[in-house]
Amino acid sequence: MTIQNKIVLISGATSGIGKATAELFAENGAILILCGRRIERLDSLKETLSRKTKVYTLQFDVREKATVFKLLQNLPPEFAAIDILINNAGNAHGLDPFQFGDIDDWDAMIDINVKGLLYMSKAVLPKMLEKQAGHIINIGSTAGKEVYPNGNVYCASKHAVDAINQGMRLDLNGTGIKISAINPGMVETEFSEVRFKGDTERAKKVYQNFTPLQPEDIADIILFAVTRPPHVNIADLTVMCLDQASSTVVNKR
Ligand code: NDP
Ligand code: 8X3
Repeated sequence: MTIQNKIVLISGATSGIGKATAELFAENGAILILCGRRIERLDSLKETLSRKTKVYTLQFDVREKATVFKLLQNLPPEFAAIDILINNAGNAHGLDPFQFGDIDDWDAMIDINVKGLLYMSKAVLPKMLEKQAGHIINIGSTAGKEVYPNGNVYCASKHAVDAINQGMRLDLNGTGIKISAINPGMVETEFSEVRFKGDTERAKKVYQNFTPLQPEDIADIILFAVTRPPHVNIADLTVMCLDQASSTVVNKR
């Protein structure tokens, strides 16, 4: 299967995995709807990728339920029939022992990683159900497979993504809609900068002395997942760099 002329919505397209996926999908002829909060990044992506394909950008926060539904239910007709939704927007806030965790950080992770993903999926599904076709890729994490020290609520949010992915696959079975989870280990993006609230030195250290995954590695895997033959669904795929064996075991040199 090819993604040529498929309409693909990517949440969190302004950096990291989402941006790399937008770039790779543009190369492969997909029509893109790119979302995020940083308008200047959306504008710059639109300018660059419009040289290759049709691009529509939407600036919004996935936490804003009414906005998510309003925008996604009122897309321009040429972008309305979404074929592929990549639920990628998400982040970690803080890395503190549970007893010292910041409640605002907890709210942000649950609201973005879990509730945002639910809103996006619910808003996009009606048209997929009408067509009896479509593909939702949920970006989970190794943090959704195991809990690591101080990861508490971030890990809980990604375990929720894992459960939602399974639940969606069960309930949508028979509708023609594919549901897949891609669960990366450590990927060098802005993820740790966000987690450590702009402390770039601390963020950089997370990826030092080993060879982490790059966002392009995950984009490749997402492309693989959405180009399988119609009868094949990648249900759940976990990927780590060679140096990583689990959330806590990384071969640092
Ligand atoms: P980045 O921080 O580089 O990218 C996160 C993206 O999500 C940005 O485009 C950001 O855009 C968007 N985003 C964040 N919050 C919101 C929000 N409230 N509303 C709308 N968009 C939002 O990180 P990654 O690329 O690494 O992360 C992408 C996904 O991959 C996340 O779900 C993350 O949990 C997951 N992941 C990451 C791993 C890693 O090691 N990096 C490993 C496993 C999973 P903007 O700020 O413009 O809104
Ligand atoms: C991100 C992976 O291990 O850095 O989901 O939390 S980790």
